[in-house]
Amino acid sequence: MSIKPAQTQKRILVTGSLGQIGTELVSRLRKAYGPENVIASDIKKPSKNHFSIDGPFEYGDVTNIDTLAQLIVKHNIDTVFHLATVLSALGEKMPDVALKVNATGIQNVLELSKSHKFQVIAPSTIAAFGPQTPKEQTPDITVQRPTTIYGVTKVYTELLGEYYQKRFGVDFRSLRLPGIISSEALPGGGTTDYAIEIFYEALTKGQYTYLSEVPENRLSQRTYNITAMSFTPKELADSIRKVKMPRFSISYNPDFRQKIADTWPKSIDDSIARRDWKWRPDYALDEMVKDMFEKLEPKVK
Ligand code: AKB
Repeated sequence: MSIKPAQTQKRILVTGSLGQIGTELVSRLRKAYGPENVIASDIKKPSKNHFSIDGPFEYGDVTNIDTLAQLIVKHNIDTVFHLATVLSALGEKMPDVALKVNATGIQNVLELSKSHKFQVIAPSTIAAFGPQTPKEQTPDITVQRPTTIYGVTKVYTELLGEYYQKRFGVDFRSLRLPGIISSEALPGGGTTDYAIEIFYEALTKGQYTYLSEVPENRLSQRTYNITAMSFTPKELADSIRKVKMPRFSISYNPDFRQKIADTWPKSIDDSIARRDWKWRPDYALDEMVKDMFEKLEPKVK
């Protein structure tokens, strides 16, 4: 099922829009809903290259509920893509900041959604799982005892969102994303960049089932596992050799991020997303590698 987003008129706010997902998602949303209907926000200034489609940009600090409320009211927002997050590796370097941005951020967004009635889409992550979680084919509902502050705040995001949905009727939705590889923005403090996920797929293929557009009665839950592919660094290197560079060589130099990654699942069961809203990844490893080369080659040459 592919839902055409342009069928619905929306007023969207994207927090953390200068990050890895935001940079590409904003352009995609502007294409679908009209540039003037997608308000990008962040605490930094955008560069000329940040979004491929121009539109409104506002200062937006998610830890400050008043700033957020002003944006919601001023722009008559009905949907918030809440992307502002400190990722796993950076979070371990500054847990206090991660706690503030990640926990206070979602708390503020949800609190405002109660009174201003807007839909909240907030990504979660495989980092919301931990060492006691089953490693293979990890289901949606399972043990969640993460060991990073990022993971802890993402469990909080999931549970708080689900609480607000049940208690106050807030239309909260979340996807547990694996690692992300993007061609537009450099990764921003994550542990793994070894996966292509739904936003990237959407942005590069221009076709994607918008979780935010799925009718509520199709959702049997609010937080969904999704996955496109799982691979090791060696398998990625093998694919690079196969697709593009036969002589490509790789050396391994694991740092503290390896220890974080070791606590996360190796493969994810996304059968409920496939069943409920027909989630289907279009890319496998070789296609992703090919696509990355096509996108990045003109930039690095
Ligand atoms: C990270 O590595 O922190 C993120 C994630 C897996 O959520 N990419």
